[in-house]
Amino acid sequence: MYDIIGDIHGHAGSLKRLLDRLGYVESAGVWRHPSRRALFLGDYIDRGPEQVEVVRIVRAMVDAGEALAIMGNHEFNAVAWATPDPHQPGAYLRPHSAKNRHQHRAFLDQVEEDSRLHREMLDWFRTLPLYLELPELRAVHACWHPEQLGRLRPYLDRGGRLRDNAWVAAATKGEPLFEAVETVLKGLEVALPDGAAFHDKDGHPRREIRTRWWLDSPASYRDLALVPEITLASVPDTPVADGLLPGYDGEKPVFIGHYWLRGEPRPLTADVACLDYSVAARQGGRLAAYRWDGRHPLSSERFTWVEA
Ligand SMILES: [Mn+2]
Repeated sequence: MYDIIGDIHGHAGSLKRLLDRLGYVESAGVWRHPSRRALFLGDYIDRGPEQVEVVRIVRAMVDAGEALAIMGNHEFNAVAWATPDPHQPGAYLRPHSAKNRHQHRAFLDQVEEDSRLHREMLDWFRTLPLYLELPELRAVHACWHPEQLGRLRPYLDRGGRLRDNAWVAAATKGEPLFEAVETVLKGLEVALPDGAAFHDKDGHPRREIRTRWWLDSPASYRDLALVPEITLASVPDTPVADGLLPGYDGEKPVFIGHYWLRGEPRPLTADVACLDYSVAARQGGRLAAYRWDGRHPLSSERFTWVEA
């Protein structure tokens, strides 16, 4: 049985307290549980103060067979940041813009950009599967989208890892593979109808919104929008055409991270649980886990967490 753990973002102290609370004990540098395994949902790095230590803990558990770990958008971006763009001499697959550097700076500082440790970490990030389909459950960082997963599959090896020769297309805007990776690791965004815009929390007009992709039949754009509470009223209440969202088939539960949820952890639906409770937020963040017991529908009682 798995303990499924959400986005850690360099908060090793919270991770250790959570593992302890879940009954894992550290010995010889590896956290182990007598009868359970951990499943990490990605986003080990960026933002927090102890990113190297978080990667060390997760990797040691994976190497020892005590855990599974999938890729988050931050690990994907870290690899793309450091990979030269073969079509543009001197450039990288993830542009070295001021904004991108700012987002990644804490990691680059802590790992020392271009160091041996940096290269070793990137090599490990490349081995992380983009999703997991286990007999009893599914795991993906942001969105279980059957059509986009189907598009990804030819570019993955048997372990679900992106093949070495697929990284360029996966990180190049305009390539179908790029869109598939974006959807799976960053979630499904849709354009508002008729060129409508809403205003985000910084007051910038935006024409695309993050979606609650797991909903089967949202009535309006406002119902499917995954935007901060205070901006929700500016999303149009226009009806939604059928089939805009993939929905979720419910064949087995799916666990996701990524969405910076707040408040008391609980399942999103009977079949979908998000474990990202904003551990890296300025205040009120939590690191959350779901203690899977093989039971479906999912239950609020199986969540546990530590305050950041
Ligand atoms: Mn994420």
